[in-house]
Amino acid sequence: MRIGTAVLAYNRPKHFKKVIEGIIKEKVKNISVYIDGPENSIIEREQSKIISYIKKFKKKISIKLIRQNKNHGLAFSVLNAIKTEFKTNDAIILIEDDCVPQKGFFKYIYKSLKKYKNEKKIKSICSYNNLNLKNTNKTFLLKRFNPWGWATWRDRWKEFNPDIKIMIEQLHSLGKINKLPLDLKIYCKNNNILQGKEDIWSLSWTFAHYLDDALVLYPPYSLIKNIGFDGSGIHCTKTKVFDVSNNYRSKTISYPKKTNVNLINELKNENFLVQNSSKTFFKNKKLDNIQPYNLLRNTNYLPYDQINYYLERFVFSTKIVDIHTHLYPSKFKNFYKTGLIELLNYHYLAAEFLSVSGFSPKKFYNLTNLKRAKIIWNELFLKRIPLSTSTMGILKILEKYEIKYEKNSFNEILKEFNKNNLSENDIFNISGVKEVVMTNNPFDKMEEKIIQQNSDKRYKVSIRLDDLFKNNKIFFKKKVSVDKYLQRLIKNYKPVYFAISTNNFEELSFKNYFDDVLKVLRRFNIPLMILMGVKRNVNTNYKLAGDGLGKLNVDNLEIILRNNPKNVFLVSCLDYSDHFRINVLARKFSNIKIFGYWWFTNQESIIKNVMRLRIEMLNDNFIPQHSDARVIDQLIYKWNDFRNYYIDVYSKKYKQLIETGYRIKAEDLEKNVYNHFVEKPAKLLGIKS
Ligand code: FIX
Ligand code: ZN
Repeated sequence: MRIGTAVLAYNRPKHFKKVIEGIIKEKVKNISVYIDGPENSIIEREQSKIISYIKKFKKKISIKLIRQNKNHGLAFSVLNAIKTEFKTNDAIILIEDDCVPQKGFFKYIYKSLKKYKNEKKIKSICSYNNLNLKNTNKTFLLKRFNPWGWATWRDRWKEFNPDIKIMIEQLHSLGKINKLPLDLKIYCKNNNILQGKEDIWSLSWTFAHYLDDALVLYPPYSLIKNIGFDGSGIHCTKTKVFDVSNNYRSKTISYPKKTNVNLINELKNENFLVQNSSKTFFKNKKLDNIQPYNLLRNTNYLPYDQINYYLERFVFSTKIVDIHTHLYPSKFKNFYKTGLIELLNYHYLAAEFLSVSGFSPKKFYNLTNLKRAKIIWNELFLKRIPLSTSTMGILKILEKYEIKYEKNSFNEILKEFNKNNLSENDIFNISGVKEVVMTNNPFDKMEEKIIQQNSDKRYKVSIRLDDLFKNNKIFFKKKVSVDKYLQRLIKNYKPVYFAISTNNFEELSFKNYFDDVLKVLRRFNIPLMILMGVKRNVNTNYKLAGDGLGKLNVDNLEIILRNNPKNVFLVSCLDYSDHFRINVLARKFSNIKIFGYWWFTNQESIIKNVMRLRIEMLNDNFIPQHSDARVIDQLIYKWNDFRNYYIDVYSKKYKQLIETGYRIKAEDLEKNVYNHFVEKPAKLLGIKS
């Protein structure tokens, strides 16, 4: 394979000198230097210094000089250099005049170009990243390209059309715009960029990777030092954020087994770039026009069209406190659920399957989880178009994990899924969740172990009291008072709340325990969660998937709220139509806090409408969501979906607010989002977040 090395220079002789010195140290024998025509006489003078350096370096390296007479700009220079190099080479390395190669740069690039010569999914080999990974020599793959010292092959470049407008149109037509990282999504809407007025060539090539689902290889530590952020460059600002320590490690680097994106590194890289990428493209004076930069300037009032950007930025970077789940720490193997088989066995999908397939529920529940997952996949994902919330949820997880659905058979998808090997920690990170509240039933001997032995601080205890009202034998037999029993639970397990699920409070009036429970909770200042309106076992054959909708009389809740002003009630309901009534109650009583969208109401259409209603009636006096996740991977789609609904609803409200003349700052939005997703739930539950 013939590999050409092109260095681009323009008006920075000192930087250029360092770059060439870096290349010489790496013992490279031949390079080409491309110089754009000077824009004015000052630049002409700088260019003559560059030429004299080239002459000086002659003995150490053979340099082919290619100069333009006219000034064409950076984009032309890069594209022209690549085109010229590909006339005689199969692959090229491109280095701009502020990217100083570090020890091992060329070895890494040569080796990688050879290794992935026929792996078309990898479009570029890059050498700079900001992650500074410790204790690893393994290269990794990301979706996002970085233009500081990189390489590609002729066959991949040949397919590329650098016209940014066409590129963005294609991303639109394939529904990929919304999937772009936030900063890139914003650049797609920037008029200057769209009209080709910004001289940024690398955006098109970056987009080409997303368009083709292609990947970029990165070394574990940066092999380029970018010395251009000293204010001298045409295109970038003065900053230290891109500085990386030169931590060359002598061990040879290794390659990942799978040609798949490294999800955790991707996440870290995106977080960094959302805040900083604009600094690599635009000079200071121009930055005000480029939306992401304003993020750094909290003193500005936000214009109408920046609301979405900021909301998205804050909502997706805030780590969630999830106040109601059915998740358990991985240490408890029989309870910790993860992976495709568990996901397909989710009772939401089982109900969907049983109600359309005609499959006998009895037979269904006699099958193994694996077999059930398979028939669910065949029925709901292959035979039908998976449009429901739960089926699409599975596809969203697959998409996040880079597993191609493409109507593949269950076995193929499962094989891909199992290669994933994501840890509990990885899933928390990917979904942006930091703490979850478990649902713990102290009357179940198996579950009791979890509450007793859990030391994982991310999982908080909540005590489910349903069995106290249904199956109270222990109290009769052992003559233990509810009061004493609950006090013991509180002392030993420190629950963040107690909870009951009910149809219409029948259980509560039947036993006298309810008052006892409230008394203890009052004393210890612990909230009671009430999940209202569920009719259990509507179809017993469906087992866990057989619960349905009850008929709640919200007046019963009203009485409880009135009679117990010193208790705090976290309330959610199962019937769409009850939402309005409980909103009214939440305006009349300060001891009720409405939260989330329970179970059947956890649908896009209901969430958006009810959230609007809540804002209109309660301002911010509610907790936006809980996931109810049972399989840890579900956190990914459930919270991603909800975050998007939240942005959609709130951006419209904030815009209405601006229309009244109210002025809002980015930091106000940030505070509000934090309050909703972290502060308020944590405070209510006494969680130190
Ligand atoms: O009672 C509950 O907490 C319910 O959320 C569950 O029992 C139900 O099965 C569920 O998973 C709903 O999302
Ligand atoms: Zn639940």
